Amino acid sequence: DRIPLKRALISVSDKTGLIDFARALSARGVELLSTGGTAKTLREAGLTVRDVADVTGFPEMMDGRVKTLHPAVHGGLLALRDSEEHMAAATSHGIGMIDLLVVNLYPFEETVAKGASYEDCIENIDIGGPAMIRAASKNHAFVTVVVDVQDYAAVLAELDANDDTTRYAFRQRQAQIAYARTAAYDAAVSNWMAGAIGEDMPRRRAFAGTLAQGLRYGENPHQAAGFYKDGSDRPGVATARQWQGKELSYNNINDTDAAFELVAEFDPAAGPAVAIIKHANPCGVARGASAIEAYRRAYDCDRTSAFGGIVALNTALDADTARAITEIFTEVVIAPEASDEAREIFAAKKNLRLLTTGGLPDAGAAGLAFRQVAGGFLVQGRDNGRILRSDLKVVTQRQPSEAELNDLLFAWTVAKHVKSNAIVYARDLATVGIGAGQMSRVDSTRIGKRKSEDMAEVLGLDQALTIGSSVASDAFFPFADGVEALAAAGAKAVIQPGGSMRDAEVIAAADRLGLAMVFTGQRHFRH
Ligand code: 93A
Repeated sequence: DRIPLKRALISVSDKTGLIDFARALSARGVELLSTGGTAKTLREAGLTVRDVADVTGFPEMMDGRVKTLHPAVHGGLLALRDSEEHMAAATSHGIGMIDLLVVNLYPFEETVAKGASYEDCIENIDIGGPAMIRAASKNHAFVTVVVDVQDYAAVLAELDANDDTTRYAFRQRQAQIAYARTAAYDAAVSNWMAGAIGEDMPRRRAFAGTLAQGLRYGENPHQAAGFYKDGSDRPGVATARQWQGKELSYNNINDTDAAFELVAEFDPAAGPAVAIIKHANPCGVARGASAIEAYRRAYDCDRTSAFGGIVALNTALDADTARAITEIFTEVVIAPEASDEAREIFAAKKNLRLLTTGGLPDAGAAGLAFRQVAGGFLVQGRDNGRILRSDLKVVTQRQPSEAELNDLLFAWTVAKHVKSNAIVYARDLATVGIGAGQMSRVDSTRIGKRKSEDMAEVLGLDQALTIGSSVASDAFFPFADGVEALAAAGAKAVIQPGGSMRDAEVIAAADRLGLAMVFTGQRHFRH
């Protein structure tokens, strides 16, 4: 299964590492064939290269759209070396074998990411490259394929370890990687086109990402895992700069994303907001006149759960806030920026990871969300639903006060990021009790209340902060019992979608208990 490399075809857009790699191949006696730009780069470096145009007998034509699409190339990649018939055909048509294919594709994803015109994007759809990659990969019994500059070293190591040959297992692995690349490439093209057509809903789409980081393990240590990026430039955990601390884990990435997507709901122009996340649910979210005030108020929602949490800010991390965060153990802090002083303060905490993103993601942007089920996966548009004051409908006799309305909208926005059934109690733009992920809405109501009572004890208050609070429910109340439980917790105003068969009973209970209630007409299930 060992194949010596006599001839290589190199055609690369990204010329990183090209010269060194080609020189190393040349030194091992490998003949080099190349397309225009690649051949030019190699010749300028003093290497001997044969033009593909010389092999095909055709010049590169039509703006380079046709360079390698020729039997002299594809025959050399696809011929079965152990087939007399294939080899006879190759001989009679003067087709030479190609043992190594080195291709990286036109930078389609990068061209789209930098906002190029439709025509530019189209021109950057590589045709000849994927055709050669797929041909060489199919014929991995004989041909070695390389699609990533990161693999050059591995090829040389393989040659070194095997007397200038490649083993079958190596070629098979390279082919497997190559098909992942062409699949991701075509998925990127299809998704870009869907976007250009203006299609929100994922109908007949293909999905693929590129492995950005192999993870030590998944949700648990016995699960293998990796972090794939889809090329989107949305500010967040995938694009952030990590300043310090060890590599993020699977759970860290998941929680950091939840944290940052939540604070991104709050416009920094209206002041700082901080979210503290545990197990993808917020255990405290608050606004404040300063970042440190927002942090302390978020922390005071549930100090116990905040230990070992993930903290996200919608504004720059300053020194005071950094100092406050280091008072307890925190896993990750993510913010659009961090001041030099804040970074110095964190530097003393080796295990604390600091990420900066350079900006906030647009909470209202369209996008896709995935969930796996046995035998497939579900795809939906990301929950970018947002409501305005003007969307609210007061359904009770009592009108919410101005302050209550602000708290209701704040709690509603937080509830969108809490696993269902979600109940969020808020006061003065800070959560004071969160009930998450329960099978019964009444239970979430009770849990939020109990957590607030526990915190009242910790903080030395004479009563729970749910008394006088405003509350959000991510979905409607099916019965009046949920509203009765909220009243028992001392809540004064409620925001919920409405739309239950028993809305009349629910509203009557709210009126009887003196609550103000508003309907949003929109639901925020999150499972
Ligand atoms: O326009 S193409 O799809 N037509 C081709 O026949 C073809 N063959 C190779 N683009 C083609 N390539 C691509 O050219 C390679 O995938 C590589 O990305 C690029 C290298 O061109 P150059 O050597 O001129 O820089």
